[in-house]
Amino acid sequence: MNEITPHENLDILVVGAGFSGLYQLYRLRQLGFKVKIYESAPELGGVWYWNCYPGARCDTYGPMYQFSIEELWRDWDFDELYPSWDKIREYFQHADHKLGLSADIRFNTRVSAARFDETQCRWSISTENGHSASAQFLVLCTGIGSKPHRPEIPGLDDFAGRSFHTAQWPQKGVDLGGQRIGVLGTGATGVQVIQEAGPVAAHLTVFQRTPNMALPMRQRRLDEADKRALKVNIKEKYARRAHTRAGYDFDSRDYAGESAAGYTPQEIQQMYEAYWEEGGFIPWLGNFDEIYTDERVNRIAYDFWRDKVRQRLTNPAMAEKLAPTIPPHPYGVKRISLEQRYYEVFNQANVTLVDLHETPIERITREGVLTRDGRVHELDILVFATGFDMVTGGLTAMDIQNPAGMTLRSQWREGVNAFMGSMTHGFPNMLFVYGPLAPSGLSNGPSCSELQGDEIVALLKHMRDRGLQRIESSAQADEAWRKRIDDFAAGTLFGRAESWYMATNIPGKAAQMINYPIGMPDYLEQWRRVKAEGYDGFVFN
Ligand code: NA7
Repeated sequence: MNEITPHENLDILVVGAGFSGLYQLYRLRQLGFKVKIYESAPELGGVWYWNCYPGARCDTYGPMYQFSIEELWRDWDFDELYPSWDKIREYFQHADHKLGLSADIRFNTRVSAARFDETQCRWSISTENGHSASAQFLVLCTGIGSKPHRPEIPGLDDFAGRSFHTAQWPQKGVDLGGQRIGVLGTGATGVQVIQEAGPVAAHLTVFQRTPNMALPMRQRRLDEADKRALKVNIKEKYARRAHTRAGYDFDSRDYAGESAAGYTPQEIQQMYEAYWEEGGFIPWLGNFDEIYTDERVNRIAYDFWRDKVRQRLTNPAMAEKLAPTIPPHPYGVKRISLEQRYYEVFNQANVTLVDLHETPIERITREGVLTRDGRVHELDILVFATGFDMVTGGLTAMDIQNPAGMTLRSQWREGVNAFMGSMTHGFPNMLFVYGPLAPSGLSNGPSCSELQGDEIVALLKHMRDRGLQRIESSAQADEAWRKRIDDFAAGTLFGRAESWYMATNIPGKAAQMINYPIGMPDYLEQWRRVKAEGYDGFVFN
């Protein structure tokens, strides 16, 4: 780790050492910029440092969940198709070892505040540990899930047991064996914790608000032949990420395609059976594009999912809670998770499902969780799998102030405006990657980190080559970008679910489609257009 000096002058300060921040460091350093990362954790890896709860793993298969840098993938293999948090950490160590990244990272250094000085045309940055820096550019790479959300439930202080948010899990682990465990939340995280806790707990109580439309992961261990096979045409696969909607090496064109028109119901069922067998995100991202816009097609997909899941559940009442007859929201417009034995857990005698719509939580007591029916669910451990202030939370957590004295937090109080999902008007020389109004949460993280990241690097190089000192997005460009997203989202079913995609997972947060929903190819096409017009929408002065 670097020695802390009281002050340093940089061309670029990057905040966050996850995929997007590390990629910025790697590329910008190659171009000769004086750049450093400030990272709050003691290690690199971003979310994979904090999310070490039992069962934490990635829902993207390994080859696509890494950098496309040949020096890295050439001699790296995961040992399972979907890597676990500890293997992903090892991967980051591998990247560090090869690229020497941590030489330019200050760990245990959480950025608390930043101010832009117009006269100097530089950002002054201060950190919680008393460090400070000056940088011409601030590039924020805080990721989409860096600010945990823990709902206000009265009585938590009275609880005699232990409680943990999944993203603040003790690094040395927590033994769930033989404990009475409660899990609040059934998002991607909840699904993973539940399927781990169920088999070992004395009793597991799952508090569910909305059922997850989880799909079979089809996890498998990889032998040497598998590893070799996964590297066949890997360069082409990485190149393809720019041409598929969600930045993977496949999309719906390889499977169902755009429309269900022209297929008989039997043909659709046959297709769906094959996708189900393949598993992973195929029954979601390989599905007809129409599932996002056409309720009728969406319902066919939902019914197929529901019936498949119900076959795995022995208790009809439980089946109705986990895979309801009537969909709670359209299929695929809220983050779908991958599961390994999630549904079987609910067949176990030691597992209770509490439907929070029927019996909401009244309060937490000394013994556990009191629900409206007067029942106390006695617990030793309460797990908050309640997610994050997604996409914007990591950015607005910092006290970032523009020359007019406006904080980023107040600028975005009524919703986010951000041109190209990379800049917001009034905050000069501040860029963000894998944040709001970019493909981010609707795409594969490493893909967005690289593809959007390349555009940010190109922009910074463009400025240096021309001696340009200051950039900001115009207010009109910000608004037009948001309108483009809002208009597109209005024509889809995304607004029919409460979800972090629509920023409605946090009470009081302004509802809006928070990611770029038109797909990676269109997003990159917008960058090409903007560049061809001399970075139209950005103002240099
Ligand atoms: P998510 O996907 O936001 O899930 C949070 C879960 O917690 C979800 O089931 C919520 O129910 C539930 N929740 C949140 N607040 C409450 C309250 N107050 N009461 C009851 N239940 C609540 O977060 P994850 O950590 O699972 O995943 C986040 C992303 O990280 C994931 O999509 C991946 O991209 C990685 P709801 O569905 O809102 O009814």
